[in-house]
Amino acid sequence: MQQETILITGASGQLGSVLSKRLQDKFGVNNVIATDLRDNPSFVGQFEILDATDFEALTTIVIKYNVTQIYHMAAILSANGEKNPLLTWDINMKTLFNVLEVSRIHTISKVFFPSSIAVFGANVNRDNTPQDSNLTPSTVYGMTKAAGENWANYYYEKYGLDIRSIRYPGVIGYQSLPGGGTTDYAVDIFHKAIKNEPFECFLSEKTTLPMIYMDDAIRATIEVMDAPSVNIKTRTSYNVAGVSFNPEEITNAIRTIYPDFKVTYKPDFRQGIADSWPKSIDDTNAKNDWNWKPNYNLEAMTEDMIENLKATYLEKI
Ligand code: VAH
Repeated sequence: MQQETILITGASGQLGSVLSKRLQDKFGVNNVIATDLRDNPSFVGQFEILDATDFEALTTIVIKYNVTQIYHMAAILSANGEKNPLLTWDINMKTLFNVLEVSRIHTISKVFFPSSIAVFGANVNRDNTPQDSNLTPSTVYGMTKAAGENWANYYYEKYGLDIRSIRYPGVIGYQSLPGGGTTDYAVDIFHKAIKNEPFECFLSEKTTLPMIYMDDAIRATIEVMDAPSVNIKTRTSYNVAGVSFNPEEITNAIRTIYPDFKVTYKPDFRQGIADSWPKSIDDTNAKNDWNWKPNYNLEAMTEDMIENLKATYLEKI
């Protein structure tokens, strides 16, 4: 059986940094090539600086390491994307086109493309949003993910590229800091609670959004990629649900451990983005096609986050 060699773009990002370590555990440290725009001296393993908008640079790494799978995690997220819409479109689409073309030309065996619940707009049923809802995203980030899903399906249908995708909810984890997302409040709030500092939330207290704990998000990624190709009946992207909650609910969960934790609400431009997204997700297709099931509810996530963040902060002392 051929040795799998895995290339990850955006390997220093919130998801990419955790996924890199999980893929090293699965395939071996020497068989995972982590890449990102800037060097990452603290990374343990094989790391290459890569601007994924550079087709030749990507090709060079794929050939140099005889890459067999690509996880394309690099992207500008929703909130940051709205600050420079045309640049966001250019970068998110150009990097995807490069990954698709390099994968087609060099017969990469499997590709992972992360989509997002940001592909949905305000005109769908926001409760238990169905897999096949029409996609009218309100952000450029969401537009790039909706377009990307269709390009993924096109490369599967036209070239037989085995590309798979899931629509991540807001990802929450202790291992890495998010960057430029609308759901980032749900990570920042834990850091403030641990440091016994008040938290000002940029969303209103009743803003319910679909979220997923990092461990579940990474397991969903591995499981969709491990499933037999014949089981993958959706080649745009799968709805995946973790747990839905709003700032008030996560604050109350944290207060079971930190009763005096202070939270205030000051909605900003990200409130408009959140109001256009689903409140909860119907992930029946993922359950049926590759047995998806989340393990973390709000209480389990809160407990695990606080336990691990406390350990992380203690290490820094
Ligand atoms: C964002 N964390 O906020 C990402 C994610 C569903 C949200 O796509 O942009």
